[in-house]
Amino acid sequence: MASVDHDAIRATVSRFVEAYLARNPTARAAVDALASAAPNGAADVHWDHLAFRSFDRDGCGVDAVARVFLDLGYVPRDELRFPKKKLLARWYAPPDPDPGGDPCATHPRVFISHVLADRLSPAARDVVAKYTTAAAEVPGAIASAAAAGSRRPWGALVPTREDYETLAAESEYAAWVLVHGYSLNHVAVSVHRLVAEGAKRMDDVNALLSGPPYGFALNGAEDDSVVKVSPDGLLRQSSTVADVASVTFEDGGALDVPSCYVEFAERLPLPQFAGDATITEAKRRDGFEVGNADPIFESTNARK
Ligand code: OOG
Ligand code: NI
Repeated sequence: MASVDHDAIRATVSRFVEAYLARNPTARAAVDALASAAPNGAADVHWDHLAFRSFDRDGCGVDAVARVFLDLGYVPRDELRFPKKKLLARWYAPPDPDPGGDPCATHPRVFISHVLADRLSPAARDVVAKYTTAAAEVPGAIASAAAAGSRRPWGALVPTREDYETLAAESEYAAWVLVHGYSLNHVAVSVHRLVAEGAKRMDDVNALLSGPPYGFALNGAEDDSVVKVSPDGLLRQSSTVADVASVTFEDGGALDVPSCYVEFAERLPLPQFAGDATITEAKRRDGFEVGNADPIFESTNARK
């Protein structure tokens, strides 16, 4: 493999993250809150992963987004399936910085999903096809939209409110992709790498963010399921409730729809390394967990 261009990875990651923070005031405010509780400020905030969504048709799916990262040396890892939500996801690990390096401490993991359009109703499937076909007709549209993290790759088509509602009725995920396209869906802050007292464990982070003066709404707060825990107990995740943003449809009408959220991920040391003096990222629980991810997807559900 060609040698890894770390500056190119850093530039790509920061391009996605800057655009996301600029569009999502709550995400930025939550990240700033964690930075101000940390001794070294923003330098203590590390991204555990970046997450994208897509449609699985006409070259618009996981592989299209993944291409951007594969070209930078990222490596495909596990696939995760969500049959009830009709979703499939894959995650990608960053390349090794050098032999014996700590890749996931150097660059964020990438989590990419798509909705399986064929499992939606015929009406919803037709809506997806209308936009993905338009995207496929513009040469290079998918690749460049994915590379730029630009909002929508649907060629000249602007989503209609009717299409949005057809999708939202059966898949809030699909409705999200229709209006937000390839925007970064969320970043996850690495909780165990925040070194501040009072903001270094999952429960501390959630208490800091949901308590005064901040009062951020966390996903699952209504039924006491804020922290999602993997069966081995080693991957703990929480997230904010997505911001709401106004989207303008083809007929000029506008609607407030869920946009993006920010996530917090704590990876505990693997049992065989728990007593080690230095716990690198490579000695911690890696990967993702279907049972955690499933409710995290709902961070962008419309609040009833
Ligand atoms: C992804 C939800 C899952 C994780 O870290 O497991 C997830 C999404 O909302 O697109 O972020
Ligand atoms: Ni995530």
